[in-house]
Amino acid sequence: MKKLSTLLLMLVAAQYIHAQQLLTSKPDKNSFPLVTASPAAIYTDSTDDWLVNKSAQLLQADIEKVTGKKPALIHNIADAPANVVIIGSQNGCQPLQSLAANKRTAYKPMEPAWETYQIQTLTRPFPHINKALVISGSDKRGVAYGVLEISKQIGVSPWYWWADVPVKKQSSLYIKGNSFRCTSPSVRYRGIFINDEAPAFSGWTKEKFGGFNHHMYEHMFELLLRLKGNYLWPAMWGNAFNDDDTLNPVMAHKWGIVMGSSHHEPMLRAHDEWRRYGKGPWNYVKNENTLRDFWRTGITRMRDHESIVTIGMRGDGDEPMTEGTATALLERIVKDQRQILTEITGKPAAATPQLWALYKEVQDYYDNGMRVPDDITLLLCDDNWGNIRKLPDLQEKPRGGGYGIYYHFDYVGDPRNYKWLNTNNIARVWEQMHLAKAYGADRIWIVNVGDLKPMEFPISFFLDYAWNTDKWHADNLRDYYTKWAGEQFGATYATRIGEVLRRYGQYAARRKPELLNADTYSLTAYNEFSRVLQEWEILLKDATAIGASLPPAYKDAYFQLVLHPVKAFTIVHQLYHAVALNRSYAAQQDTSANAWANKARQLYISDSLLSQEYNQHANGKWNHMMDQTHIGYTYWQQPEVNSMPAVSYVKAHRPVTRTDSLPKDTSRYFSLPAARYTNAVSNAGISWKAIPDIGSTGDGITTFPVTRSVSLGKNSPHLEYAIYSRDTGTISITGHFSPTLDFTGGKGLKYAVSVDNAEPVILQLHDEGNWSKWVSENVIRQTSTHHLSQPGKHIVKYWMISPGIILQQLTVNTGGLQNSYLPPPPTGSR
Ligand code: REL
Repeated sequence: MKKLSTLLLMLVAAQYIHAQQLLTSKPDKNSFPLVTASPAAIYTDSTDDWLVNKSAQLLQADIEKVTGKKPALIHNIADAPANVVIIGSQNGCQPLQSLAANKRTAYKPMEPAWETYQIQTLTRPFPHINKALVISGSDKRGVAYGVLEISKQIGVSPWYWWADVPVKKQSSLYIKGNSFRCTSPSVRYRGIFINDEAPAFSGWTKEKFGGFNHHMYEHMFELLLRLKGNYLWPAMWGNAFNDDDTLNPVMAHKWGIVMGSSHHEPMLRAHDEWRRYGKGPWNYVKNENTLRDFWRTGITRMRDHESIVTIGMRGDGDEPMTEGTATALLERIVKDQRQILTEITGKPAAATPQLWALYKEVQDYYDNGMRVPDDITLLLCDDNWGNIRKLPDLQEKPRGGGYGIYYHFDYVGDPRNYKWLNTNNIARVWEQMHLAKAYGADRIWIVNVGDLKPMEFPISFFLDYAWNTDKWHADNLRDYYTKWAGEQFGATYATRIGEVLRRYGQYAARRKPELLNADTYSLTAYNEFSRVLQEWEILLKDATAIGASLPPAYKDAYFQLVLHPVKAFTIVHQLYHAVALNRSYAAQQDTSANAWANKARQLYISDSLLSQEYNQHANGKWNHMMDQTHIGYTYWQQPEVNSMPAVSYVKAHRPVTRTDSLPKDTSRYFSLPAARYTNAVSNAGISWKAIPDIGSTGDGITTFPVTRSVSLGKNSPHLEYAIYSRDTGTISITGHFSPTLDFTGGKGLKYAVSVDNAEPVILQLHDEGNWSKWVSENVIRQTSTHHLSQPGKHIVKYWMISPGIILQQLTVNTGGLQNSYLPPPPTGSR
């Protein structure tokens, strides 16, 4: 029965995805010939919005890239040949208005709506036109999204420029005859934050564009639209979007990109502008007039450019306000900022979208009662490590401005920077953003993406999911890897490359490379270090083999998107493994230490050669993008330069008594992957579901709906795991969980564990003071003790109480469990 329903779900999902396929290879009388022997012409009303015309130019260029045939771009409908693509916004395109007025055509006019579009094939819409493909939008971005959806489907990846993804060549293109309508996105503002951009992005853009100017930003605006995003927090490490190049905001506006500034840069003024022009202290008590003038400039400069204004105030830069800053003062600051908005725009403050970011200590002000007017979006935040700190209270009345989320794929700060490679497992991103959506935080989703590269894959996922939160769920998440790989590398390689990306995502999330060292994994317990290394080496072997079989045109894209990160991670694991063995042998005065020291040195060099290879490949197009240091951290901040981990040499060979550290598998423990339960009890409308790949070594399991908690009772939802133990007496059971925070703001997340019919032990997921450990290890472990009165079969029970808890593994220690970083291999599979 379970299998049947899974099959049905898969079919429904496939049809849903399939339903959006616009292209057909089997043209019929209804389909639209976009390109046959010659391409259809493209029409826009030249008075329509700049972005509409730009989108048409992009489509024209994309069709030429795909087919080698360049469509004519015309602006007089009377000049249209038999087949024409009409691109227009409902209000800006004269022929669309004529069609809307003509009851005899099948054209369905677009109603006013946020970013919707329609792609429709019409026969004889005008007497001289045989067929028209109408791409119409309810607004300018709607049009762009419709056009760029076609670009994507004909084979131009959103990443064609930013990751050198080759265009898939075709000689003819037909669009299906049916009409396709895309409704408003699930999240209104969907964007990225370029941050922590030195040394990589800064070095690159300086060399290639001469700085953070509109020449570079136009590429980013285009990328955002192709990914169906609409919102940007620009780079701010010594950079100031509006001040560095006055064409930056002008072009953002034309491209339809909604601009903001980061959480601690109020009133659309970059932090660096205060360094450049600010006078006196960044302190509202001492310097309010100067600050208000400074902010006035931000709002004056905003003009009619679509923006979201950050309000509130933090300390100078990314710092808290001085201790004891009163809520009343902060509320006055917000009031004054809104007064400036009213004065300068001549409209009520509420007419300009604003956000107040509850970042770090600012959330405490909120929790202690500070409030801002209802039209302001409350931007809830993660803990900088991908764990959302707070979600709206479902019992509270909805806010006019709604709620949003500020999330991180990259971070500079405690307990350690992570900014070198992509370490974001999309299973976890899905799980956290699904929570956000379920609790109503869907007005703004913005993610800190560091240097943008090499975050291509999770950026795509974040924006795709924000576009349509109904499309991706625990049952089809694995399809995302294949779909994305297919879009970049073609259908032939989609499954194999998708599988590499999936395994990479899981392995990379185990620990940030900046936090790895020779002691992370155990050399002895369960042969852990060798096993982890072997997984990476097998992945590298697979990735290399696929790379070797790809057509040469894919080489650069494959290197950036797939091979480099796998190789880079593998090398650092090999390096620390060699260092660990060196130290272990050296401690025993064994000269084998020397070979490992030499090997470690070679690997250290391989690491830097690989960064160099990245910087030089694609004819040096991405030079500096791999300049980030990553070996030799001693505290949270990055080292200036990489440094070789210490190794030592053993001089003369002295006979040693080897305490050889062979793995001892003494058993007397059980390692139980969460999703491999023997029985699941669902109840009270709550069901259990596995989230694929979210765990450090496998799937995780949680309850749905994610908004429901239960009081523990005899029949409440639980999972059962059967074990057979030779041991009796006191045992301990450890749950391994994803580091979800108590986003409810309540008394902590709870679950319970019991054995057989004993009373369940209720546990809190969190204990004070361990946050750094959870995020560094990307896991929370909690242990309870239980009693086995007799040997034999026992049932371990895991009881749900709070929602949102992701159980990855249970380990049961009956006397033989050893210390290791990851849970031991599953019992039964050793
Ligand atoms: O990751 C964050 O949100 C912050 O640390 C940054 O936004 C912060 O502004 C930092 O880059 C510099 O000030």
